[in-house]
Amino acid sequence: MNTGLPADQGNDLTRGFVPFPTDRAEVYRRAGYWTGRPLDSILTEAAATWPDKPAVIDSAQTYTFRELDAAADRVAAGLAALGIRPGDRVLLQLPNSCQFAIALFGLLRAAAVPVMCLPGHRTAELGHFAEVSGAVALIVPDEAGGFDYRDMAGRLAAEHPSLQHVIVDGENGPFVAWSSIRDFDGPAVERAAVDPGLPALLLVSGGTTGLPKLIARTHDDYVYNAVASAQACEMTAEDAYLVALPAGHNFPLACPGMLGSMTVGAPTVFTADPSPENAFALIDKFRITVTGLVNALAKLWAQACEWEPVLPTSLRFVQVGGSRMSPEEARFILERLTPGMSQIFGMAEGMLNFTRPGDPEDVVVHTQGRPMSPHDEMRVVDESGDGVPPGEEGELLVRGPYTLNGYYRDDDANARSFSPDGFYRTGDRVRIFADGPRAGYVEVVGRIKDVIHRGGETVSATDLEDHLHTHPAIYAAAAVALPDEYLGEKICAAVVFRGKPITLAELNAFLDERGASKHARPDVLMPVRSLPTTAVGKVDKKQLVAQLTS
Ligand code: OOB
Repeated sequence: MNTGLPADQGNDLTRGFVPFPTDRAEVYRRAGYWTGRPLDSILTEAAATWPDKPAVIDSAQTYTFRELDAAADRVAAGLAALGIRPGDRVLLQLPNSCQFAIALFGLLRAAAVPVMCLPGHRTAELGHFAEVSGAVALIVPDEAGGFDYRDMAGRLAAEHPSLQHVIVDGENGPFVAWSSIRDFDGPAVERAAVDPGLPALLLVSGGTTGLPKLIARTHDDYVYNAVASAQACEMTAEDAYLVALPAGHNFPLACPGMLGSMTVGAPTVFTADPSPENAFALIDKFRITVTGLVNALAKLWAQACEWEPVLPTSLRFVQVGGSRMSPEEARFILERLTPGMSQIFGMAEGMLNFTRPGDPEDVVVHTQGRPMSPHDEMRVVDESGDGVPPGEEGELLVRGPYTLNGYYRDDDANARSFSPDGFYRTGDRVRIFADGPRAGYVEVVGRIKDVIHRGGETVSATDLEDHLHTHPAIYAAAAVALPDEYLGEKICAAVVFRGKPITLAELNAFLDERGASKHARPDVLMPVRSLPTTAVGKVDKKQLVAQLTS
């Protein structure tokens, strides 16, 4: 492969990278999805088309597209002066802010490969990312959300000698000051040529089991991801996007998120505080029209509409996704927050499904959308890997113009996670509706492994959670397995109540009334104040079980 990079660098970046097979790559190029542009061309083109329009906004500052473009050039020169070379991996862990955007585009422009860490990641995750990616630098804030990132960065650099540079935004102590890179006034560097088939950045996988894996997204596939997402959401220059989730996550980054917004000249507003009070005020101030939320946050915003003085009335399209949402929860959000609620079923690995503006309410409430690309290939299979009849449930396997072909440097995961013909095994249990108004739309029924083995029965945690979410006293619930001497596993329902908790007997009477299956009843009802969440805000069942058993 011609990497366009110096041999040593290119070889290093490509080690453990699984490219698209050439025959499919050719199809995606011919279809016009892949255009051969580097990822940072999204900014270059926006700066040429809308130079004076605001590009990124936070509580402290605003950059126009032209200013952001110039800032990216300065950062690229500053990084080069520091010794960062094309193809080098750099861990990027800045909070939601304009500085995040400047650092991301500066790295891309230097042809370095950002590893998109989330502010909630700690030594365990960052150490793993440093180890696997061989990153040479780490960019962190001094302190954010009550956490001092400098202590962690110091420890990481000591443990991972590959991390030669720690760059700190704010009080930098012994580390390199981010401001010295951002405001660099040395000579500009020539833009390095990049091969659009190579990784532009590394995303991290969203699973709640084990450490996240690294997902190399190529220039070609990620530009397409951003452009086509913005189209699917009918975004125009009149829109404004709010980043309320961690900006380095695929969802607010490119689905359509910041990058998709840029492809149509729409501004992106960042907030590190997604509380309804703060977010609603920002939505009102900047006339935000589009945002993306995980379910728990969407539910909180929907509920807050009851008491907040300023309501988010400018919103026209609110994407909700990241984990299973029952139709009752979807309806609650649609009725309380905005009729423009939309469901998105996506993954850092690629494949995206959206409900579209104008879809009938039935589709928006009962499905998680349909594929973004006409070239997304979906297969639904049973346990033995055979296709199930149309409309039936099974595991979703996917392949397409923006879905990975292998995790970065992880042969073991790749042996498990891909079919011989290159389909990614999502681990998601779905059904694709075969007919009626929902035809072609996907319903995510649960994770194939999210089951509880109680006695001789296999119980779906999602089924039980859906029943629980219909109870008026229940705000949020998660069903997990707890070890049991006699049953092997017993069913525990961890529940956040709206007010006074109900008893297990009352809950069971309610489940009787709903006709829920007899063996899928909680053995234990555990009232909790909140459910633990992952770095992006999904329910973290691993942590929940650890809490319940400690
Ligand atoms: C998004 O990405 P990840 O990588 O954090 O997590 C992907 C996994 C999926 O495999 C699925 O298990 C689950 O999250 N998921 C959903 C869902 N959306 C994601 N499960 C049920 N219903 C949904 N609507 O979570 C992500 C990436 C891009 C856009 C949106 C979400």
